[in-house]
Formats: sequence, C-alpha cells, structure tokens
Amino acid sequence: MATTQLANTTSLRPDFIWGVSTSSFQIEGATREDGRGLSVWDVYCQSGAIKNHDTGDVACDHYHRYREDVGLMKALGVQAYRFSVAWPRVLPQGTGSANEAGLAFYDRLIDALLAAGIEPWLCLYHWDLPQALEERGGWLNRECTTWFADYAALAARRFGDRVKRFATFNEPSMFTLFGRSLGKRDRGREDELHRMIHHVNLAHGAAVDVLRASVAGASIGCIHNRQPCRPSSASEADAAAAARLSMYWNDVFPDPQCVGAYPASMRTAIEPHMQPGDMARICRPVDWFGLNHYSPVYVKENADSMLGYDFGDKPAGTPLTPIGWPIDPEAFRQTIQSVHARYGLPIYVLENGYGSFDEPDQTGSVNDGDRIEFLKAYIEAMNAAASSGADLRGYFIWSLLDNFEWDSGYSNRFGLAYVDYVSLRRIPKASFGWFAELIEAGRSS
Ligand code: GCO
Repeated sequence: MATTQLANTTSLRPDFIWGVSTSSFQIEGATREDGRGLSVWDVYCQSGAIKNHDTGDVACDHYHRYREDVGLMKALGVQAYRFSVAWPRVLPQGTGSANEAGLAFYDRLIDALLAAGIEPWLCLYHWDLPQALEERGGWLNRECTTWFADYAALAARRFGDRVKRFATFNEPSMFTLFGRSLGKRDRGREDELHRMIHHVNLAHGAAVDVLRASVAGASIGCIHNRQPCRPSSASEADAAAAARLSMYWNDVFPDPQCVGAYPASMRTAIEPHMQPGDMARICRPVDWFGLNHYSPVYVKENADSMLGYDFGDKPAGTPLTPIGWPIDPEAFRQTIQSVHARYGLPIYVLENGYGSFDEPDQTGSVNDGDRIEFLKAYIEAMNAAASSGADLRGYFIWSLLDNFEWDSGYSNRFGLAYVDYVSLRRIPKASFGWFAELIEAGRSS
C-alpha cells in the first residue's frame, strides 16, 4: 500500500488510457542474437563512450524475459504499452532481406500483450538506426526517407493485423540535435543538422502514408519531446539562445508535420535541402500528438558551439530530481496547453518519469516515495490542463523497467520496477503499487 494518497484525476476522460513506455535498445539486449544487425548505438557503446563502459548487449534481457514483463504490465493494470521495434533486428542491413527471427520476436511480444488485454503501441524508430545505413550517410542521405518508408511497410504488413497504434519517430529533435552523426554538436555543422531535420520530416510523412494505406484503422502520430527552454540570466544573449534552442527542440518537427511550415526563421536554412512538393510530403494527416515531457531546460549563450547555446544554471533553489532534472509540474501543465493551442490534436503523454538512484533496502524493497510524489504532482498538473480544455487522451509512464539510459548507461533508474542487472530480477517499487492503485481507482470510479 503506497503511503501517499492517489492523484486527482477527476478532469480526465472516462476512456483515458494509462500505460507504460520502453524502447528496444534500452531494454531488449540480445544485440547479436537471431540475426540482429548492428545499430549506431551498438557501435557507439563499443567505443567505450558510455558511463562505466556500459552497453546494450544484455540491458534488461527483455528479448528473453518479455513474458515476465508483460506479466508486470498486467499486474499494473495498464491498458496500453508503448514499445519500439529495433530496425536492425528486423532488417539487419536496414534494407533488403528481412530477418524472420527478428520479426517473430515482435509477433510473440504483440501476441502476449493482446492475450493480456494490453493494447500495443508500436514506435518505429527510437534512435537505433542500422549501422549499415549510417555508413551510407544515414539521415544525411535523402535516400534514408525511402529506406524508412520500406521499413514502415514491412512493419505494417507483418503487424498491422494486430497493431493499430503507430508512432513514426521518438523525439526526432533529440536524435538530430544530440545524435551521434553530428558528434558533440561541432560548430559549423549546422547545415548537416538542417539536412537531417528535413530528411527525418520527409521520412515521417512517407511512413504516415505507408501506414495509412496498409493498416485498416491505423491511429498514427509522432512522439515529440517538448520542454520550455528558459534563459539562465536576464541577458539578451541568453534569451536569444533560449529562443533559438526552443525552435530546434520544440518546433522544427511538429510545425511542418502538423501545420505545414517550418518556423519562419528556419526557412532560409532549410531551403537548400527542399525539393518541390516536399512540404506536402511531410505534412500528412496524423491522429494524435505524442508528448514526452520531463522538465524545463535552462540555456545560456555560447558563441563557440553549434546554434550558439549551452545548458546554463537553473535558478537557485529549483527542486531537482536525484539526477538533477528540475521538478516543475507547472511547466508540464503549460507545455500541454501550448501543444493544445498550437496543434489542436488529441494529446497522449507518452513519456513522463523520474530518474533516480534507487536501491533495495535491507528487506529487499524499493521505497521510492519521491517518485510517487513526482508522479502525483505531474498527473495532477495534467489533470489541470485537461480541466482547461486540453484534449488529453492518455498518460504513459517512462518507464516500466529501469533500463539503459543512453550516455548515463545503467546508473540512472526510471523504472516502476527495479532491475538487478546481475541477476536480471525485476522488483516492483512502491511506485509500481501506487500506479496500479491509481489505475484501479480510475476503473472503479
Ligand atoms: C528520451 C528518451 C528515453 C529516455 C527517457 C529518460 O527522452 O531521452 O525517449 O529513451 O530514456 O526520456 O531520459
């Protein structure tokens, strides 16, 4: 029994969806099993760049333990589960011959979800680009649009009889702005960034068309990370840097995809990469806006880095999560309302969560009361946004499991279930029970 009362959710729709989210590279492991090809993240991990030299080779071993993990979702009582397909697991070279063993894994996962009464939400791309395609230029090569559309067609053909919810990309602004292809945001590579941005937008539009044509009843969107970008000081330079970052972080993908135009101050930079008809190719009808939100970012001017910004100091006294992210539920409410006002689409929150350094106590329990407090505050901020008119349809916690947290490796823990990375045992945390109670209360209200 959680020590904290449940969140106020009285403004949420009766058919509101509660879920959890993960991604392929962060939980699957089995990176060299059953014909899977290498991804750019396997290669990056092999370089030793990740904290503690961690890799995705084992991760949570979800590839073998997926039934147990579906059992955890059933115990939570979630209506939906958002996962991603590893492109190199189903197309080892990114194009060409499909890998039957890889496709069969996702068949098994989807069938287990459906048998548990859990709706599968399939994200096509959560950053694990096939290395073979990176070596052919990756997102810098306009041909990647076609490779991605062909991959989407394969997923639609194979899974579209059972999967209706599709996300094209997870957080395109993150993997372009901070992606490995551009190193550590080297100055002078802005043109490459603009080329990647445009090609990913083209790939989104192409995939929407393929999914719409191939999957009866498809419900399609893109998942965007959206956070306020605030200046670290009152200086004009920091304010300009924050506004510039906000455009790249928040607008350069949803604006063309949902409104049909790049932000005005981007158009000159994108123009060299546009071909006639491109905006019509990008702006294809979607069914919802996927929102990932964690906290505001604070920005300062840095003329020596790409786009002339760096992350700056947070205001003194800002409450922080153990991994140093600001806790600001009001920013979440404002972000939801800004999405509602700007795009007018149904909104599914597909990531929100709390990073910490949980460890079991001497009884073997993980008492993450701080995560419960965070989730309660953010769910109530979401409830407030709904009461102000935002068309909120669902909330998926990041994440079901502790998992591979990119550059931080396994040190940061976001899971409702603790993962012992030696035994691979899953231990539901106090927040797991709290979330299950919240879902049950919603069902019985
Ligand atoms: C992201 C990704 C997730 C992260 C999560 C916590 O936003 O970076 O979608 O893969 O693990 O957001 O950082």
